[in-house]
Amino acid sequence: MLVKTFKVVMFGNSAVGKTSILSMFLRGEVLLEYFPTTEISISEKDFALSKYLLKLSFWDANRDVVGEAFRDYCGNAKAILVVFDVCSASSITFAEEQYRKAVETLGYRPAAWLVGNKRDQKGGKVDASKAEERAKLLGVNYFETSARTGENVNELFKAVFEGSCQS
Ligand SMILES: Nc1nc2c(ncn2[C@@H]2O[C@H](COP(=O)(O)OP(=O)(O)OP(=O)(O)O)[C@@H](O)[C@H]2O)c(=O)[nH]1
Ligand SMILES: [Mg+2]
Repeated sequence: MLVKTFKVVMFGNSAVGKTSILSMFLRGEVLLEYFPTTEISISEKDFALSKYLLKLSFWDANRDVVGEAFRDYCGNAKAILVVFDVCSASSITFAEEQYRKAVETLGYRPAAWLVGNKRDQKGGKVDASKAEERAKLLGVNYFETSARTGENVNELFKAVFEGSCQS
C-alpha cells in the first residue's frame, strides 16, 4: 500500500456546519446543539482507498483565524472544503471570500469543494443551480450535504479523496 498524508481544511462562516459535517463523517454523530469551535481542532483518521492508505488530518476552526494562524491553518492543504448554509445568502458570499483568501495565502490551488450544507432545511435561500454556477466561476467543485440527516456526507468525502488521489 502507498501511504499518503492528506490534509483537509474546513472554511466557512460561523454556524454553517463545518464541525457537524466532520462529526458525521468521522463518528456518525449528529451535533444538535451549537457549540462554536473556539480553537483550531485537528482530527486524524486512516482511510484505505484502493492502493492507498490515506493518513488524513482534518483541520477545523471558526471564521476568526487570521494572520500567521491562518497561514498555519491553510498550510500544505491537499483539499479544502468551503462550507455555506443553503438558507443563508450571505454565507455563500463569505465562503467565496474565504476561498480566495486561502488560495492567495497558499500560493496554489488545492482540490476544493464549495459545500452547501443544511439541505434538509426548507426554504433555502440559495438556489442549487445558482450555487453550482458560482462554484464553477471560482473553479471549484460543488456538493450539497446535510450534517443533520447525513445525506451526501460520505459521498462528499469519497469525491474529495478519489479526486485528489488521481492527481
Ligand atoms: N438542520 C441542520 N442543522 C445543521 C446542519 N449542520 C449543522 N447544523 C446545526 O447548525 C449549528 C452549527 O453547527 P456547527 O457544526 O457547530 O457549525 P460550525 O460551522 O462548525 O460553526 P463555528 O464553529 O462557530 O464556526 C448546530 O446547531 C448544528 O446542529 C444541517 O445539515 N442541517
Ligand atoms: Mg465549528
